[in-house]
Amino acid sequence: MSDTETVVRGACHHDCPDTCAWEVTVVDGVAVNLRGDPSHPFTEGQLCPKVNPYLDRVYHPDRLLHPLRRVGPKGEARFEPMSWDAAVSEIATRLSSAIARHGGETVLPYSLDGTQGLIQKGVMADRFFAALGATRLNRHICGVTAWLGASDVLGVPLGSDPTDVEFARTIVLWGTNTLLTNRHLWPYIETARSNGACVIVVDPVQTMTAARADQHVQPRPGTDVALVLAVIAEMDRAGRIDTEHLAATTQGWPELRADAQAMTLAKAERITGIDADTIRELAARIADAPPVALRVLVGMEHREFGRDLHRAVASLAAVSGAARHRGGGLVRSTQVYFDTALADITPPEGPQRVVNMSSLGDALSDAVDDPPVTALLVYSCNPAAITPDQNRVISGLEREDLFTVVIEQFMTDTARYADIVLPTTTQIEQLDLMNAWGHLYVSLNRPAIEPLGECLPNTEIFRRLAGAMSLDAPGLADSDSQMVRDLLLSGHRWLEGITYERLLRDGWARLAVPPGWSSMSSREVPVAPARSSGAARDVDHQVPSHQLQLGPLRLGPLQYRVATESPNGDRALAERYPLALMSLKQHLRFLNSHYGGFEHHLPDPPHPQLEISAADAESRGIADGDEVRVFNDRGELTLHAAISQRLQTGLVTIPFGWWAGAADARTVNALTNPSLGDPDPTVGSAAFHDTLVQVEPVERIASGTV
Ligand SMILES: Nc1nc2c(c(=O)[nH]1)N[C@H]1C(S)=C(S)[C@@H](COP(=O)(O)OP(=O)(O)OC[C@H]3O[C@@H](n4cnc5c(=O)[nH]c(N)nc54)[C@H](O)[C@@H]3O)O[C@H]1N2
Ligand SMILES: Nc1nc2c(c(=O)[nH]1)N[C@H]1C(S)=C(S)[C@@H](COP(=O)(O)OP(=O)(O)OC[C@H]3O[C@@H](n4cnc5c(=O)[nH]c(N)nc54)[C@H](O)[C@@H]3O)O[C@H]1N2
Ligand code: SF4
Ligand SMILES: [Mo]
Repeated sequence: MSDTETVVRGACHHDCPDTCAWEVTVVDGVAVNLRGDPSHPFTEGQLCPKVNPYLDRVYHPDRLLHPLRRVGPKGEARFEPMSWDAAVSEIATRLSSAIARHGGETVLPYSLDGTQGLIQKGVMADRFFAALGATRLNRHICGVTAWLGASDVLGVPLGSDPTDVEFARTIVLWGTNTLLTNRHLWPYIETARSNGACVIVVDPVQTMTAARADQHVQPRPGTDVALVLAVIAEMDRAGRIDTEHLAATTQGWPELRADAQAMTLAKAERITGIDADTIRELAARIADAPPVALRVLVGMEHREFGRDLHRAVASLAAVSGAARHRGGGLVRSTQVYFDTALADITPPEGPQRVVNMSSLGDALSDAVDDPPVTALLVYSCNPAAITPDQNRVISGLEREDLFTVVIEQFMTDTARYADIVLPTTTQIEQLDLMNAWGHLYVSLNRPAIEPLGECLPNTEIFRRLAGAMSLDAPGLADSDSQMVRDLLLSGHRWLEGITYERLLRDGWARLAVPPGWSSMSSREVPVAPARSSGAARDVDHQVPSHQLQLGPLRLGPLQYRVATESPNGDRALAERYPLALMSLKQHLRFLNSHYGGFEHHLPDPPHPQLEISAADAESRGIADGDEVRVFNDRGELTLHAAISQRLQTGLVTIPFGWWAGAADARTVNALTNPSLGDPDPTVGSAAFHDTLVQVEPVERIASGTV
């Protein structure tokens, strides 16, 4: 062992439910090894294929190490270095003059979960933007619609502890690709399986998880509400629902029961494409093989009626009484546990205008003019790659009158459009407190090495900007360790015994939630409404947290609704664009857009492909490997086709996570649907997966035979 070798505990910052605890070995100030913490019960010493080579990302030759000023046209990525002082003072001046002219709401912060660390993701930036009176961003692109669907039924949607699935006898992975997106849960599923549990996947696509399940139920996309109603009706007919208990303890059971009865097996079969026997079997399994864990995560929310899909599974969990048994019940994001336990140290909300991050294309266009957005500050997010309707977003980013600052580690698709790029630290260079959405462990991420080059953490960047603009709101000068300490000072009983000092010593601790506690069976713990950027602080709590709600709500009864942009929706549109496109997380070495521009993370072949069923390919004269044009009214892509056995006819997929790379290049989000399922435009995620396209072979177009 070298004299200067140290091992520093930390945790992964990625937008991933697993929040692995890690150990960084540092020799002479250089990180030489990164491994999963072997003592952490959920991590069990393993990171993942994305993050095993993370030190290559940290020391990558393309890391941004100095502030940059744009010297070419927007999008061309021509920059020259500038000093921090010059960058901070120029940003302060430009923001001040934009605010003097249009008011604070002309400034739009744009961020997501590039890092999930609580202080780097939020706190200081939230204080800064609140002090400016900037437009507020509803970060509804991921997880909030799922949150809303579950909270429609549960009030505050605390699900069961995911690790309790090991006690289940039936595990239904409903619209979640566990092996890819939540891999550290899999060992718990295997434990249950070795004790005789049956694992069922409900997913329109044959994912890698579906391939490993005991049963794959493959509904037509977006039809799960019909499936759930039919399952409830079937359980009811068989006398397997405790109707008296439901009538006494819930609101709306008679209405839900009537809606379920109207969903006959024949009708459900027609809508979902799943035969009546399979629906009957699913109902029998849920009724007769407890504990039943109904596991949902996020992906299914990316539909016009994604909230209904999540509400439907939560209703099924409630109706079946699944949460009465340890290991059963709705198993969803655990974010709400942390929102409840940790102190809220973000500033109170002002009256500012709210923009939904899913609608960035609108926000940067004439559609928003009171005042127009003239200053955009992007951090921990890559909107040019990840938002729907990419062409519209990029038109906004190209606006000469828009002053754009991007705080980044790399020259992403978004950074290319910045006026000023600020270089930022990676997780092993910054302090943070990590919550999780796939388990109940809180962890402390300690910086293992000094920041590379002139990189600074988000917190320090916003502190400097606040100083340069002479903002004097409370907390704007707090240190990082102060903010971490303050987060732990809520006094909530779930933080009992968890102090900064303990986390410095041990790295992580499980929230003091009693083992086996579940929100649906044991509702006595006082919970705060979900808050902060992680959830829907902006949405009314319609359901009292002590009573399950099964019947109609503001958005109506739980009924199957056909998405506008789907094969059975807008007929004229479906005639021109008959194929439904899903753009999924698919590659083992991608994490959203983080690694799409990194050669050694690319799959084989190293470019995105269009997956298409044999029938759809044949009817278009497309052979495996052919170059094809995929298009709709929003945009087009040229890709190679891969004929796939895992898709139903009428469905195509293009994976998400790639970078466009060049100014005139595009990714799958050039095609995707930005519509929201809620009449309130500030609420909900985009309907990425309710996108219609047409596909044509390029050769046929070129030779003029079409
Ligand atoms: N078509 C399609 N589009 C989708 C989805 C889909 O399934 N299909 N999924 C949607 C979902 S669920 C999500 S969550 C979003 C993800 O969207 P994003 O959150 O934008 O994606 P990421 O790639 O995770 O992170 C963005 C950037 O954060 C930067 N970053 C990382 N750490 C730090 C840090 O400490 N400080 C700063 N300043 N920057 C940092 C990274 O370099 C990266 O470029 O995409 C959405 N878009
Ligand atoms: N390797 C890897 N892991 C990740 C990520 C990543 O990019 N790469 N991203 C992280 C992020 S930001 C998130 S939000 C999570 C997402 O985690 P998940 O929610 O598990 O993943 P998704 O792939 O978004 O969606 C899961 C499944 O939903 C299915 N689905 C879509 N529409 C429907 C429907 O109508 N009905 C049903 N039953 N299923 C449907 C899709 O086919 C897909 O297989 O993963 C996280 N983990
Ligand atoms: S991306 Fe997820 S699975 Fe991979 S190391 Fe990070 S938290 Fe763990
Ligand atoms: Mo996400």
